[in-house]
Amino acid sequence: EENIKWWQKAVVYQIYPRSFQDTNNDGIGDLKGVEQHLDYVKKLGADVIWLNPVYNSPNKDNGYDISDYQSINPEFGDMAQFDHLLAGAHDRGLKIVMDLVVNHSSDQHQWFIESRSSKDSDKRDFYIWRDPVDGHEPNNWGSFFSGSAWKFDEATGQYYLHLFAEGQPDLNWENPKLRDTIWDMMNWWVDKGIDGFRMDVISLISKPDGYPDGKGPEGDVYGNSNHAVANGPRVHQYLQEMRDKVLNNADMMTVGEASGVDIENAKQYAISDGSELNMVFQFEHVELDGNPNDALGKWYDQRVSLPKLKENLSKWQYELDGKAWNSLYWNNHDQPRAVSRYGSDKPEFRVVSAKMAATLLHFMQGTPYIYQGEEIGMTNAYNLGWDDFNDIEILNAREYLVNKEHLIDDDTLLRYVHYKGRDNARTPMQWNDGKNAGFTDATPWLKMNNNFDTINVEAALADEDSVFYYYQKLIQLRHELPIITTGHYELLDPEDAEVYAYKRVGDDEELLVINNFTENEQIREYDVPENAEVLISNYKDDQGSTLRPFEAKVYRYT
Ligand code: TEU
Ligand code: CA
Repeated sequence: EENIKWWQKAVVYQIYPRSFQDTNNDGIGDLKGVEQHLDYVKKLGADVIWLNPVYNSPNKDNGYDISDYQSINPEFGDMAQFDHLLAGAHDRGLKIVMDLVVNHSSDQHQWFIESRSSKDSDKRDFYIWRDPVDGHEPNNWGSFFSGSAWKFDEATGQYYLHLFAEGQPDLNWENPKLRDTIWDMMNWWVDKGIDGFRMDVISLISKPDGYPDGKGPEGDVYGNSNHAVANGPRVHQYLQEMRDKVLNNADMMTVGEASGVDIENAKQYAISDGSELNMVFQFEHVELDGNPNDALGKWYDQRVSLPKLKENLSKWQYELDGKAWNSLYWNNHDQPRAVSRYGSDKPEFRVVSAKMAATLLHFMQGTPYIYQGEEIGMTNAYNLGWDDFNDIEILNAREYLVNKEHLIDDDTLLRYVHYKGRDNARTPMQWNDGKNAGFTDATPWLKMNNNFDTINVEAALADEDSVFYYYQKLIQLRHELPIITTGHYELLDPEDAEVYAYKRVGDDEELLVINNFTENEQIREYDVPENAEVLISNYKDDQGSTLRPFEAKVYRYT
């Protein structure tokens, strides 16, 4: 107990401010809107809010292209409003973790404007510039958002690297001056009293020496830059330096978004001696349902099989126990809605399956993250069509996979986007069944999911059996029962393709967590001791070995 850190017992609520609550009727959520709902987050019981980027940005990638790290985007408010929000959160005992996006900046950042102006600029080496090789790109790296990761800049006749959009040039972490500038900027936020950082693609900041070509999937001319760039030679050195220069200056919570990171890497990034980060967002479990044709990457519409999912989640549970710390998430602003992907958004199963997925995740070891709307069972947005999407990843995929490379047709991609696209998670928060679900009086920046007449916060709060109150109970149990934080995980029946059952083993008690992953009844016998009590369930009564559709139940016993 004594060795447990506050962030190991905490539950995080992620807010995507653009889609949370608009208070000045411009169709865009804002900081005042976040402040307005602090009591809602408090009621849910979460301890920490992670805010997606709120800084100045031309919004090529919705705020992940930052043009001034020490500012608030006027769309969201101003610094005084931010300070007010932070104080309001702290008054309620809520912490705020900020998004730190320092693998790249916006091409509109003053640093890049200067950098691109001349080879002699003292900001030239803040970014990654290379001469053309035989008249083309320096290597075959592809951008995460399709196409080459290099952009030729006429002004100085060199290419700059952008692992994401063209408007997101990569910063050059090899340059100690750049690192010092970033430490200063981070310390400025630390001094404001924020409670931590979520670090965007932090696993990509150290590029491999020599910039070797990546291995491309068959049928694709570009190398997979994720594998080529992730976990570069100096990433741990940089993070240890960050620990020393910034993170040790306060009691911070840190989570590194870490694409391309496996168990062995994670054990170092999130090592329990505290020398780097507290935990990482790893991507393995959300990449299991990618397209078997690598050239199509994530774009697909088939579910992962349950044994495969179990194998992966279990591996992380076993391997990090005692050595590092897990983050637990089903969805975020980059992933489709959890209930649509892992449960069922059919009206008759939506509530029960959202609770099942929540049970499965919230009884694992790690720090759970809830993405806004997940707690009321918001679903994917099937009513959005090509004219409605905003996400650069979706739009570029169409441009590249359909129009340029003809790897896939428009209708198939649309089907995949409805299953996997990021805009599924970004449609505005559904507060009530009124105009635009109470999000805005104006036209929302992204089309609403059209199911807000039934799925909304007001309805959830009025129904004691709602997904909301189930999450509230899960969070409360985590706060009350140390075994949920510290117990050792044990998977049962790895090959069972319908039911996911596991144990948490403590010093003098155990939990048995049983989840029917299907919309059919299943019969399963488990060894349940006499003194077992049902701690939580998404059905009102216990029918023993009969598991009803998407039934989840947790037994506690000594
Ligand atoms: O995401 C990093 C990342 O790896 C994503 O590109 C991910 O692969 C993709 O969204 C899955 O479909 C972070 C941010 O969370 C994301 O919103 C940004 O677009 C990206 O970095 C660039 O900053
Ligand atoms: Ca607004």
